[in-house]
Amino acid sequence: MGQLIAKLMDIFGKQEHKVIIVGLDNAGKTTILYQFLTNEVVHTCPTIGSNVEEVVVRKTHFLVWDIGGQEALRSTWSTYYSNTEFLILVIDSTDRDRLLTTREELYKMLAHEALRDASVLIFANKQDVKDSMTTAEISQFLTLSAIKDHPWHIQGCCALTGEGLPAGLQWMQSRATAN
Ligand SMILES: Nc1nc2c(ncn2[C@@H]2O[C@H](COP(=O)(O)OP(=O)(O)OP(=O)(O)O)[C@@H](O)[C@H]2O)c(=O)[nH]1
Ligand SMILES: [Mg+2]
Repeated sequence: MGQLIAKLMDIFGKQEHKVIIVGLDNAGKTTILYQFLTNEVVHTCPTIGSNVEEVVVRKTHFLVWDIGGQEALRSTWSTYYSNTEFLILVIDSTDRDRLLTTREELYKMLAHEALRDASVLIFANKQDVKDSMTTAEISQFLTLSAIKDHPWHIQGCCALTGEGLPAGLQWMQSRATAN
């Protein structure tokens, strides 16, 4: 019965897919969330705790949790994992010094039981900044091609203009409706 209701809700586009946005502080997570919603840049402060908003893409509803990325907050990320269908990892593509930390956080999350069924969208943000790392460089450093147990996709973007964000959302939407 529950499954039938879920299927009907899906058909009518009312099922909400849970998404969490994670990444190191200053990566641009909150800026991305509000670009999704308003197509504008909002003034952000470092997130303490989380923001949650509903984002609708072609009748597919996503409940999106944007979680603070400061070091002291990263241990709280796992409290958001249950029932997550999509993990969005936002990377500041100018932040070469901390890509190793991002890599460690990524593999910790991929190994977490509660995220076993999650698909992973990686936004290589801040592509507007000269000399930022390309998606190819980031993919290689993160050895994304070795990830076989989670569907993943990497997308370059600029949260200030919104460039690249629709393509990432489109990838999520097509996976959500394929399932
Ligand atoms: N140049 C440039 N700056 C960006 C971009 N996206 C975000 N920023 C800036 O990066 C800074 C941090 O953005 P936030 O969205 O607050 O970062 P966050 O990942 O939510 O940070 P925490 O909440 O601390 O985890 C802000 O000054 C943004 O304006 C981008 O694509 N390009
Ligand atoms: Mg934030």
